[in-house]
Amino acid sequence: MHSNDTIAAIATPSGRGGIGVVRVSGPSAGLIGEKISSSTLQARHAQLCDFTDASGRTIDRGIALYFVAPHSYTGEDVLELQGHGNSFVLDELLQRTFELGARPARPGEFTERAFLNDKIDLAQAEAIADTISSNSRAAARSAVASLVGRFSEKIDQLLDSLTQLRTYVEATIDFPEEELDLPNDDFVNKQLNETLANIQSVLKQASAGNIIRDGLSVVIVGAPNAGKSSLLNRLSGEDIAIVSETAGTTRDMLRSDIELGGIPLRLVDTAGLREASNEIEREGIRRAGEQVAKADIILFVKSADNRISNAKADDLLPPRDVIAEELARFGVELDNDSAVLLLYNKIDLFSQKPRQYQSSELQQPLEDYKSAAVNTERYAAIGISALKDQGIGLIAQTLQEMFALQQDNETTFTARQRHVDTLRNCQHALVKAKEQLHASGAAELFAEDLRSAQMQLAEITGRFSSDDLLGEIFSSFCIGK
Ligand SMILES: Nc1nc2c(ncn2[C@@H]2O[C@H](COP(=O)(O)OP(=O)(O)O)[C@@H](O)[C@H]2O)c(=O)[nH]1
Ligand SMILES: [Mg+2]
Repeated sequence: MHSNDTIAAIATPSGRGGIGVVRVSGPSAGLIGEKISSSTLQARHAQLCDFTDASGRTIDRGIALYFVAPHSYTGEDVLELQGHGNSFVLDELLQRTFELGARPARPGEFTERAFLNDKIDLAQAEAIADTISSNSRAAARSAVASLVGRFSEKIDQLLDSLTQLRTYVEATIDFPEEELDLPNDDFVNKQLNETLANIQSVLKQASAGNIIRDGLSVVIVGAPNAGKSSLLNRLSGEDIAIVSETAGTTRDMLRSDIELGGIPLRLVDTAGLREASNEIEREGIRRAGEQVAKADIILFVKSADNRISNAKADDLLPPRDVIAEELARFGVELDNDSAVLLLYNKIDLFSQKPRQYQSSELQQPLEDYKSAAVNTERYAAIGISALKDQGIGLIAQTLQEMFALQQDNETTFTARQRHVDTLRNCQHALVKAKEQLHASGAAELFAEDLRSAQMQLAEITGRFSSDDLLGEIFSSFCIGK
C-alpha cells in the first residue's frame, strides 16, 4: 500500500545543532532531491552537495541521502537532507520541498507509513515514540527492546499457539466422524494450559514494562505527625516539606518525582488525617482523598508503638478491610486496585531494625498474583525510620515484589497500558472459553471463543486494528517521526 502523495518535515528537534535533517517520503522524493541538489542521486550514497532554492541561491551545504522503496524507513522512496541544525535554514529547505510537490507531514506520519508498509508492527511503532520520549535510562533501554521486536516476538508466539489450537479444533468441526472428545483431549488441554501460562508470563512482563514507561503514582497518607513529610523528604533526598512537631502542618499537596529501585515514582505528600477543626485543614484532607483515589500505591504511614517489638503480631498487618475502614472514617475511599504499603515509622524509638511484617492470615506470596485478584494481594507492612534513614531500601524492594519488577533489566521491554489491558482481556476470554468447553463440550462455541481471543491479541501488533485505534496512536507522535 503506497501513498501517492509525498510528505516532508524537519526530523530533528528545533534549536541549534551540528546537524539538522529534513525528511521526505513518497513517490516524488527522488525528484525533489535531484532538483534541490542539482545532481543525480544514487540510492544509499551519501552525497555532499549544495541545497539550492528556485533561483539557484544556496540554502545550505550538506549531505543528501536517497533510499529507494522498499528499502527505507517508511518503505517508500525516502530523501534525507542533512544540513545544519538551525531553524531558519531548515525551514527554507522544508519550504523548498513543498514548492517541489511535497506536503507537510502529519504527526507520526512517517512511522505510520512504515507500519502500513509492513516495515514494523504496531507495538514497534509505539516503541519508537516511547524511545524518543523516555525519561530514564531504564525506560529508554526497554523501549529500544520493544522497538527491535522483543515484545512483538512474545505476542507472535502467543498468536501462533492460538493458531495451532484453532486449527486443531476447527479440523474436528470439519471432520466430525473423528469423534474427538474435546474437553478431555490431551492436545487441547495441554495447548490451552500452556498458552494461558504464557499469557500470564507475558502479562507480568508487560505490566512491569508499563511501569518502567509510565511510573507509578504514590500518595503518602496517615495521621498527623506520623512522619509523612519526613518520608517525602527522605525519599526525594530534598528538603521539600516542612517537618514539624505541630500536628496539621502540611495542608497543600507536595509533589516530588523520584526514582526508587529503578521505578519512577510520582510522590504526593498530603495533610494528616484527623477530625479537622478548621476549614483549610478539612480541604487538605478532602484533597488527600482525591489523591488516594488516583494513586497506584498508598503509603500509609503510622507511628510505631509497642506492638512493633512483637513482630509476629497480626495487627501489624490487619485485613485490608480494616485499613479501608480506617481511611473511610476521614472520607477517604480505598480503591480495590491500589497497592497498600503500611509503614510503621519511628522504629528507632523502639530499637527495631527495618523489616517486613507478616500476618498469619495473609500467606500468599506477593509475586504470585492472578489476573482477577491481581491487586488485592498488593498489600504489605514494613517498619522504617524516616528520621534515621532506615528501611528506604526495603520500601523499594517491597514495591518491586508487589509489582513483579525484575531487578535485571535484560528481560524487560516497554509496554503501554493498552497492551496490558488487551493481554488481560485475552486472558479472560481464554479462561471463559475453557470453562465453556468443559461445561458444554461444544466445539463450534469453543472455536469462536478462541477466534475472538486471538483477534484481541492481534490488536497489540496491529494485525487487526480499527482505524480509530491507529489514528489515536499515530496522532500522539510529534511531527517528523
Ligand atoms: N524518632 C523519630 N521521629 C520522627 C521520625 N519521622 C518523623 N519524626 C518526627 O515526627 C514529627 C512529625 O514529622 P512530620 O514528618 O512533620 O510528620 P507528618 O505530620 O506526618 O508530615 C517531627 O518532629 C519529626 O522529626 C522517625 O522516623 N523517628
Ligand atoms: Mg506533614
